[in-house]
Amino acid sequence: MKRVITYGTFDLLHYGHINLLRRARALGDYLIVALSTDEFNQKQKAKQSYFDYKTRELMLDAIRYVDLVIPEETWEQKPDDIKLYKVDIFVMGDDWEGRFDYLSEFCEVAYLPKTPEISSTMIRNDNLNTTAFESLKNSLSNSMDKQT
Ligand code: C2G
Repeated sequence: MKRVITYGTFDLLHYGHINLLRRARALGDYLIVALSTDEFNQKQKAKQSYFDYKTRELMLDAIRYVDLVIPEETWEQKPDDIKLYKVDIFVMGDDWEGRFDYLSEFCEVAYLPKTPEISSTMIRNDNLNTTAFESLKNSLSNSMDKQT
């Protein structure tokens, strides 16, 4: 059995994440996702995810390509994870190209092309803009109603 591992926050799950997980799983027979905890996000990645860890874990657990979800709590845990779970391939999107080459001491390292033009940040910003636009529209129409 070929075991694959990947790491990430997977916030506001989108098709870029699914593309990554599908391709990672296709490299082996078993896919482990090390999911960044809320604390790791805040303290080490300067990220505030929209969904908390339990919710992000629930969503990943529902994906057919994912066989196991474990917590990612530190940058340094990767070698131990690879040994503990007998991982054959470490996979990340190519926005991380080269950053984890040191793990080739323990297993194969693969970087897969990121899915273009989609990100959790984009979804969050689009949502904020839409919300802001809606509230502006509402306040404008309210003020116009008052003038009539
Ligand atoms: N990804 C992708 N295409 C996108 C967006 C993301 O292929 N349009 C990939 C990323 O390259 C990453 C995975 O999906 O491999 C998860 O992305 P993030 O949740 O943004 O993960 P990140 O914050 O990069 O955390 O220790 C590693 C870190 O935990 C990685």
